[in-house]
Amino acid sequence: MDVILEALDMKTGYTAAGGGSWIPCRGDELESVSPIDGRVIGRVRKATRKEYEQVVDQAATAFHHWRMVPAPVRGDIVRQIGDAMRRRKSELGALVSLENGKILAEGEGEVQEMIDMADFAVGQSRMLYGLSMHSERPGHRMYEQWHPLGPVGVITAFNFPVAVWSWNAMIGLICGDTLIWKPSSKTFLTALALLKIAWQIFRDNDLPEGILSVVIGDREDVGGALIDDSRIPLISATGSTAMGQHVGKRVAARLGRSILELGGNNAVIVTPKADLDLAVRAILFGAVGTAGQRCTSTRRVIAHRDVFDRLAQALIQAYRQVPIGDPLVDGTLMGPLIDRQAVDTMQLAIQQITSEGGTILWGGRVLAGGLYDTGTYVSPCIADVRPDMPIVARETFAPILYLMRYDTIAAAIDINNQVPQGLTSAIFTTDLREAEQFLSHAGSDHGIANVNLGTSGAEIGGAFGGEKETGGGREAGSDVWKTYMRRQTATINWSGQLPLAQGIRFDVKI
Ligand code: UN1
Repeated sequence: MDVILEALDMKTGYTAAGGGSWIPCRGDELESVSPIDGRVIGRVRKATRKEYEQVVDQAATAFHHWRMVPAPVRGDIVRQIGDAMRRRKSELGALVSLENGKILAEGEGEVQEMIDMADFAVGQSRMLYGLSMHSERPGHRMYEQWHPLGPVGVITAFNFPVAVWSWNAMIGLICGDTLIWKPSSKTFLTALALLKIAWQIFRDNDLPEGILSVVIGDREDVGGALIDDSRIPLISATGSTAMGQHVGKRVAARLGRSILELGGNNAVIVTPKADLDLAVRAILFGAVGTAGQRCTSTRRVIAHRDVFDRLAQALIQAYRQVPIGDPLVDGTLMGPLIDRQAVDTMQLAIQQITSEGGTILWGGRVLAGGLYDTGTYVSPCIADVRPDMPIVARETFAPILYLMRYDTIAAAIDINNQVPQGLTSAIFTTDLREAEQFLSHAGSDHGIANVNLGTSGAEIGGAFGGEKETGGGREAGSDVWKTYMRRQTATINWSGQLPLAQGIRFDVKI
């Protein structure tokens, strides 16, 4: 632990807020506790409203400078940030594991996701294209241009303390926005380490403070202030559906813009034409990877009645072999859940599965003895359920996998779609018709739909997000940058006449 913190220069000296240097904060103390062994790995005093105001003032002032820096030059700054992160990949990946409990390969994978985002954003910085239109009026030119939007508020969850911020930060930066980050109070140390590295790049380039800021504090003092703040035109928030409903309403009340990336209840359909070996491996990574704590985690398997037993047996066999333990140790595939509360939530869900008539096929126990005595380690659970059970419609942020049977492909798609969430979905089949039906207008209603690959581990190049209770937002690749900018339609009259659109005549003798 000390080695990781020393390598990142994160043993002391930071506070809960800043935009280039640390602002002393006066709130209550907050500890970052490693779920691996319960040790405290960092401590800050939370920001109060006063420090929040300082951060936002700085971000608003910095915006006036940053928006005038040409986009490709902003891209070059992002390139430098990406390179700095690349150099610190292993230390940052280890810090993610230490603070969040995901295995090292996934901690480093998340840092890679940020590096990929930086690379993507550098290219995008030269491609902030607007359309040009043919005016209906003679001697007129019409086009649209994209302007920087303003300071953007970014609220992230504990489970992806690096990647989700980077989706917003790297794109927001090339768009000319400044960003104010409220990270999860469970993984704030990672956030502070990232900003420390990025701030050095701004200093090296003689750029003002406030382009990338962080503020950690209470839900209302800081979170509430952020979502109500009319100086912040866009809030991007990741977390539970309940959180998103709260944030979405408050931002909408001031007619702000929001990107919401909320709960998922992701399903894999396995048809009789599936390559079962592929399906098992994808479901294992999707359901057990990150200890089931991804918004993209596989929560439901909808298997054809003819393959159900074979698939269930193969999954149980695979689950038996998952090494559970210290995520920093080579070979571990599943670390702890984030805290005991998450374990309690999982246990309650398991009780509910049985009381609603489901059967636990494997796991679901709280582990004990040695490292396990933190109470944060569990065995991943497989349950045989019916799709109409209320628990199946809910997202439990833990490694519980629901197995269900279907008879026709149309019924399987209905089961996939009948949950209130709509993030990621997949089908395993080698049958073209089944695959295309799943991808058709009448197919999966989720934001992401995959064929012969799992629900989690999306690439950054696509637009990431989902429908229904998942919130409708999109982040990362594709043309998502447009949400971070202000579109302006400009018409220029070079004719010397004043023809009106729609042929309207409105003449007086002057
Ligand atoms: C999340 O869980 O909030 O697709 C994000 C994935 C990752 C991101 C997950 N690239 O699983």
